[in-house]
Amino acid sequence: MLTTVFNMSEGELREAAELVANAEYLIALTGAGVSKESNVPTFRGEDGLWRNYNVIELATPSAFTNNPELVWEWYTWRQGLIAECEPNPGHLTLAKWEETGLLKSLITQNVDGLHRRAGSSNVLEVHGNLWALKCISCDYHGRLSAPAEGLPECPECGSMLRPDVVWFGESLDSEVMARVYADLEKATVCLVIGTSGIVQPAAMFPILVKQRGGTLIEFNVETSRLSSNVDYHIRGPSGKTLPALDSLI
Ligand code: BV8
Ligand code: ZN
Repeated sequence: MLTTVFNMSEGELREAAELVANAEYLIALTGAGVSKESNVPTFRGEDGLWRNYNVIELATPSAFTNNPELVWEWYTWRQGLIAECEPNPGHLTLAKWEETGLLKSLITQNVDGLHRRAGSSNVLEVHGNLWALKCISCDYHGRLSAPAEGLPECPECGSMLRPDVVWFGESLDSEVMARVYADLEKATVCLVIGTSGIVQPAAMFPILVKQRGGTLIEFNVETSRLSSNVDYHIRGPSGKTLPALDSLI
């Protein structure tokens, strides 16, 4: 069973489990793949489309400026979908490893909030959160508890609100990035879970750990742009491979 899920030798697998269990400073970088088994669509897989739009064309400031209704429709649709999703055993394993003091930091590209719902608290959401809102004019920030309706208006100044996420072409929050770089400095092992390694600057994070002599362990169902840099590539759905590795620790 293990070999079919892992597609690597038992010995390598035990080595990877040892590295995780004895890591001095273990961190993880996750992407859309970690939420796939929770039925959250990924960005570039076969489900990376919405009404035949290429979703990365929607996640941009110009798409919002040109057609805020369409972009809000896409986010409202995602909020509705994600409200029905549950964390999967992959999220829960990462939360357990934080709980036991093994996982020091979880850097996620995902905006679905499932890591926190699984119980993780040391989470750095580098691309923001689907439920967070901000005003396009003033510095109002808010949070939705249910999917948005129509075009949300700022309660402070009446302007339009937008999702408080990082769109393509926008820079990542400097405070969050300062915490990310501090973790990358300390990391001795970095788990790279469910990411295609395409989006920058997140795709650089594991490379920075590697350059400093850290070890990279990838969990993916196929090779990614980062696979050529990793020390271990554990092939399979992370909802299965993470708990299975946990059972070896
Ligand atoms: C910035 C929020 C500049 C919105 C998202 C070169 C260098 C630097 C930048 C660039 C560059 N070239 C282009 C850029 C700009 C751009 C970029 O990287 N473009 C890409 C397309 C090339 N980057 C940016 O614009 C970033 N900002 O660089 O700022 C700047 C600097 C200074 C001042 C001003 C500006 C901002 C990027 C953030 C974009 N926002 N999301 C929202 O979500 O609504 S990114 C979006 O893609 C999601 O967050 C998603 O998580 C993320 C990354 O994708 P992945 O997570 O990897 O998901 P993907 O679908 O691609 O892959 C899924 C993987 O899972 C696959 O490998 C699959 O095999 C695997 N998988 C599937 N099932 C499973 C699985 N694995 C395990 N188990 C499974 N069951
Ligand atoms: Zn406002």
